[in-house]
Amino acid sequence: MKGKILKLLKDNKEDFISGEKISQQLNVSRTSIWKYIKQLKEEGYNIESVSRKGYRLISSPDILTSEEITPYLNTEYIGRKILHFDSIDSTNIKAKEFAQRGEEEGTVIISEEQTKGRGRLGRSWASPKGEGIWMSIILKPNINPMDASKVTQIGAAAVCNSINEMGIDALIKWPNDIVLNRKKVCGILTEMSAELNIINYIVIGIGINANIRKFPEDIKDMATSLKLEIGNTISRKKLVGKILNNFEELYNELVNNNSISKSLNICRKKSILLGNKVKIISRNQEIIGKAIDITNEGELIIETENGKREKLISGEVSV
Ligand code: BT5
Repeated sequence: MKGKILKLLKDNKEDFISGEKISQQLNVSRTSIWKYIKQLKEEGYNIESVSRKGYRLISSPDILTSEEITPYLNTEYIGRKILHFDSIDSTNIKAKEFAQRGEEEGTVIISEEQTKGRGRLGRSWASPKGEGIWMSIILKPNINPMDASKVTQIGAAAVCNSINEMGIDALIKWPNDIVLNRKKVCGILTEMSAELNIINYIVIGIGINANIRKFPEDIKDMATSLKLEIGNTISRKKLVGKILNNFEELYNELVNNNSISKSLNICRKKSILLGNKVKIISRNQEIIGKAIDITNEGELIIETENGKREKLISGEVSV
C-alpha cells in the first residue's frame, strides 16, 4: 500500500492530491494514509501536506528501493521483485538464504550497506552506506553446473554496458572486475548451489563503487569510484535500472539459446587484457603470457613465451 500511495504521489507531482482522492482510489482509510505518509517521510521523502489541499511530493531520497528503481525497468522478470535493506551482512548471503527457501528467479536483494561484504575466496569487500550499489540477483537457470561461471561474464558485460551508457568509459578485467582508469570500480561474485547435473540456484553479487568518496588505506591505490573518476555524483537507481535491463537481455540468450555470444562480444570489445601481457595466478600456478582471446565458453586464452596456449576458467589477473 505504501508503494501504491507513493506511486500516486509521483504521478501527481505537479499538484496536490487530496487524502480523499487517495482514499477512494486505493480503498484505504484516511488514518492509514496519514500513517503511510509519515513512514515515507521517515524514509526521506519530502512530502508537503496542506490541510484541505492534501499531499504533494517535493523530492525523493536517493535510496535503492523497489519504488525508486521500478520506473527505470523494462524487464520481464529480473528485478520485478526487489528486497531492500538498510544494512545487512552481505546481499549474497541473504540472496542464498532466500533462494534456499524457494524464492523465484529474478528477485534482487539490495542493501545500502554491507557489514560483511564478500569477495572471492572469502576476501572482504568494502561496502559503505549509501555510496555504492551492493546487490545480488537470484537465478535458477536450467544449465549444466559446469557452465555457471558464464553468468559472471553476463554480469560483467551488463555492468560495463550500463556504465558505458552513462557516458563513462569503463573496461572489463576478466573474469570479474570492471575497471576505470585502471582501477577497480566493480567486482562480481557468482555463487551456486548445485548437484552433479542440476543447478539449484545461482546468486550473482554485484558491487559497484558508485559515489564512494574515500577508500580504506589498504585498497586506496587499486580501487576507485565512478564519482571520484568523473567528478559527479551518479544516480544509483538509474544505474541499477540499466544493469537489470541489460542483464535480462544478455541472460535470456543463455537460458533460451545456451549461448553467451552477445555478452562475450562486449567482454572482448571492452577487455583491458586482450593483446596485453598479463600475469595470472590460477589454481596456485603463476602464468605469464599474452592474453589472446576469450573463448565461446568464457575462458581466457593465454599464450606463454614458449608459444604454448593455455585456457583459463578463472584466476587473479594483473596487467
Ligand atoms: C570481487 O572479489 O571483486 C567480488 C566482489 C563482490 C561484491 C558484491 S557486493 C554485493 C554482493 N554481496 C557480497 O557480499 N559480495 C557481492 P575479488 O576479485 O576477490 O576482489 C576482492 C578484493 O578487492 C579485496 O581483497 C580487496 O583487495 C579489493 N576490494 C575490497 N573492497 C573493494 C571495493 N569496494 N572496491 C574495489 N576493490 C575492493
